[in-house]
Amino acid sequence: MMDVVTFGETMVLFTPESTGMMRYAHTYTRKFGGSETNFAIGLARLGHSVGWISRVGDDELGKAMLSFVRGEGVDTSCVRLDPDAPTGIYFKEIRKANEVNVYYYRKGSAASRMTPADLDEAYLAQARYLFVSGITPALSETCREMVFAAIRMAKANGLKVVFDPNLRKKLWTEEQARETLLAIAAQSDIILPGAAEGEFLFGDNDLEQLGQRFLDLGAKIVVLKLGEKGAHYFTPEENLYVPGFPVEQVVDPVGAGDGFAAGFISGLLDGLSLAESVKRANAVGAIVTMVNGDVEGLPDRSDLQRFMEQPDEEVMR
Ligand code: KDG
Repeated sequence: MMDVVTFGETMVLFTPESTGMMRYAHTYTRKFGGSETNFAIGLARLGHSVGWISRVGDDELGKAMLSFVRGEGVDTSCVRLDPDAPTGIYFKEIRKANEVNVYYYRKGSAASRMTPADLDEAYLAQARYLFVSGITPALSETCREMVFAAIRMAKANGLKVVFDPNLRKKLWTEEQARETLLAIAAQSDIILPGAAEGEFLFGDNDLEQLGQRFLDLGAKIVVLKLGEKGAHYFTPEENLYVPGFPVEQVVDPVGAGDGFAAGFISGLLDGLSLAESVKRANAVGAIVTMVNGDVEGLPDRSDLQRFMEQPDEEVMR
């Protein structure tokens, strides 16, 4: 039995040690990042069991990544080493706090060659939730097929499908993105869009309307993320705004949405109410922004508890 299964591409992440334009950077720190493993590591740190399905290159960086993710407590038994394609790479340029650019070197990567055959139905069937990111269908046609195959398997085996649209405009055209992300949303039980993603998908910026538009697609729970302001959740029965936590200084916002998703699903797995789960999600998302790196800031239980209990003026230790 496993709490959650997810699948997608994780990349080697190089971050310049200096801030500012990357063309002037000479030294880089090597880390790892990928929406689904950020989420999976977030859940593992909070004590949940989670598995990740992927492909990495059968190369030194791929092997380093695999041991890193495994070392963080995520089950990697369904990750394949691909001898014919490299592990994807991305660079994260931090120009200044809150101004971050990413540059991908992932075309033709091992993960982009995943197909529905990379899915093991028996492995998926043991989980309660399937987490799908909108990045995966943008990687290739076979990855797109894999997403819909995974959702079919999840539904056939009684898993709840959790979807983060994770719009990445560098990876596909707006038309392709809108069509595919809406098609996935229409098959999801829980949707976790950012407000800007909602606006992109529906051309509407009224929060209540957006929540309703997602519910009309068939979702049971929609949580609209509002950045530092928190989040607003919607179900067919109720909707509620849950304020965020103050953060004195955002160091690196990348990965905050994945942390949010981990916090939210962690709350549901613990049997918390929706409002409490969204509060936990807001807290994990906020904590992630204070640390450089996609996963380095993800809290364990005691970090999370301390952060959520601190009076505002003591939040930043
Ligand atoms: O959500 C954070 C991700 O965007 C980052 O970890 C890299 O997976 C990544 C991507 O495809 O951008």
